[in-house]
Amino acid sequence: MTAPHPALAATDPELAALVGAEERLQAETLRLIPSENYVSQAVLEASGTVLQNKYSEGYPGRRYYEGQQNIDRIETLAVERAKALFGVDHANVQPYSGSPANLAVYLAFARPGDTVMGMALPMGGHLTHGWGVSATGTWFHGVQYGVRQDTGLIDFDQVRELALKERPKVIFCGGTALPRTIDFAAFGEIAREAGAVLVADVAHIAGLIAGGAHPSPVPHVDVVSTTTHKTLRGPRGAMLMSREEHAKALDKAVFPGLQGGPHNQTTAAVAVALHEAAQPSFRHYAHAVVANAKALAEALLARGFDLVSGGTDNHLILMDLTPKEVPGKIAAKALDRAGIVVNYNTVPYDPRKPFDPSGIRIGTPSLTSRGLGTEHMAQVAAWIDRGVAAAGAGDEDALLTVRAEVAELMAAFPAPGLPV
Ligand code: DSN
Repeated sequence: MTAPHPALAATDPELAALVGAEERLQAETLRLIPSENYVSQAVLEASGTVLQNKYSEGYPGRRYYEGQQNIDRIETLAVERAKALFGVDHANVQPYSGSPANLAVYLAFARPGDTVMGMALPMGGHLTHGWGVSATGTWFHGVQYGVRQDTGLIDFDQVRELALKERPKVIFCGGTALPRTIDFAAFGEIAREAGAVLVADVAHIAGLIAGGAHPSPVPHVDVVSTTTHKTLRGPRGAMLMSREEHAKALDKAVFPGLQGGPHNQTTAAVAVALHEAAQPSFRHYAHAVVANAKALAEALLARGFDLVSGGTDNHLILMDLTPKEVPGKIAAKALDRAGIVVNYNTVPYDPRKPFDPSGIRIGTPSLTSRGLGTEHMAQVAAWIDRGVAAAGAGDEDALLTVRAEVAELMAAFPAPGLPV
């Protein structure tokens, strides 16, 4: 293969070789981590521009550095595109990633020691939703809700009871391992009753919302927080969106409250991704992600797998491997050797520890970006089944056989930036 990054290869061959190895890995494997994707060539190009070279503390028209003639227009484009795509009054496109975006929300609406509420991490929430080891659970009093053990669905009785008893300043809904549609209206009612600011963290499902494949939180919540690199298929970054009344508080919290200069190359790539997400082809993509996940869930159920909540409404499937008698971590590592990249994950009420849990989490955003369709999902389920069985049996040859089959299929489905 010729070096695709000639300057990098000439200056730093060691680093260039590692990038090349990652490109081959991404090309040859079946990437099922639900928070990952493949960005377009246009997003890749925007991320690698001279916009890297510019400092722009402040906001368009109100900067602390001169020379912003182009940067102001780029950030304004990103902001206007976010507002149009999600139907919001205000968008801040500067957060470096999801965790700083969420931290900015706390900074805007709470003070250290205040009570905040979110879904517990082992139930499918996120570290920054008030979980103990996160700054959000140590600087604030984090109150946590979960899902019902019998259904795997959010326990709205518990959410309401806790919200009214604890009166949190901020309530987060959304998470990282929720396979079902989030009822933003139900959260909205509870937050209003409790007098809390409601934040929808839609990092996982932002692309589905943009593409009309998941209901929007916008009519029901005060703030929408999202990363830009998951189903939205942009660069690694984040955005905060809100009604006009919260615009000032959020902007002030992001800068100067929490961050310095925005990453302008990322802002540009976010603008490109938002433009792409506004096209009819992206609506098709979002619906195809969900159709693939549903087909994959059906195929896994047919093979006797236990899925939390019994299936999926979105891009994500949470598998409890307890009945297969293979721990999640052992399965995930074996599947990795088989060319199927997943992550081990706790399942609700997991009797095992987070670093060695019972489940694996998979999703369809990446394989859908490469063009795989519902007709391929029986094959994907069969490979997962063979991989998990081989993990249990310690059969390394079986894993290598799956790896070769996976690589053969993936070769027919190229992705931007990857060697063919
Ligand atoms: N790390 C993200 C995920 O994988 O869901 C959440 O921050």
